[in-house]
Amino acid sequence: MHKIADVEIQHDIMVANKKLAQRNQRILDKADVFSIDVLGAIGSGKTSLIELLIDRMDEKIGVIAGDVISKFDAGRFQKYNVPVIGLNTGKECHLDAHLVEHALEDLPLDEMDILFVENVGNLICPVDFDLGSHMRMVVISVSEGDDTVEKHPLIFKDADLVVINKIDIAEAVGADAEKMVKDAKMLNPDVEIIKSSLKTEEGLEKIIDSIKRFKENI
Ligand SMILES: Nc1nc2c(ncn2[C@@H]2O[C@H](COP(=O)(O)OP(=O)(O)OP(=O)(O)O)[C@@H](O)[C@H]2O)c(=O)[nH]1
Ligand SMILES: [Mg+2]
Repeated sequence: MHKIADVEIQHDIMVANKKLAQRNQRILDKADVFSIDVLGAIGSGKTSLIELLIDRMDEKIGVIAGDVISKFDAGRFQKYNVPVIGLNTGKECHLDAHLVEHALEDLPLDEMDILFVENVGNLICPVDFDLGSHMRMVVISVSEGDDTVEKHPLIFKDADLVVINKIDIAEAVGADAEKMVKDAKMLNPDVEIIKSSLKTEEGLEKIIDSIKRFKENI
């Protein structure tokens, strides 16, 4: 009895979230804003990557930064003088389309070309919550261990681009980045995979090219 009720509630939440996500995408399309979900492990380099992209890309960028508490990441983006909305999820471990809907109301969409939506760092909860974005980028790093991909398959199955970051310290942490590439390819043969170091900026140009290609092809 208890179990049946749980399933129905979950189903209703997912249906409601999907509808809101579709509405978010219509709002973004109308404003001609290309939106990218940035998901990934805690501390893998999501904020660092968006900071570099803001700095290096010619497009006008805005950011929604999800944090469990505080506006820590939003504070980091404010330095770049781009529109930023910090979202606190409280006890939730993911953003949802309703939270993003409110952030879209507060962003100057007509002044933006690209919106990055940094989700709360983890590889599990955000998977099922479509936010209305056009592209899903998953950022993991070698320091989580080279078994990360095979242990968390779902997030990789839905990704458009996987960034395997911190390859500058792969040897020091004993991680085989090639194994991570192979595992991701096995789960999602169509996914684009880029190894990067945001310290040395290796792979950064490839990430920028990939985003531009996705943006052109929507
Ligand atoms: N060695 C190395 N360190 C990196 C690299 N990229 C990011 N870092 C460091 O990793 C730490 C976490 O980076 P963030 O960009 O805050 O990671 P995040 O994924 O946004 O973290 P959360 O939002 O807390 O989940 C920081 O100290 C970065 O300087 C990299 O390529 N190599
Ligand atoms: Mg961050």
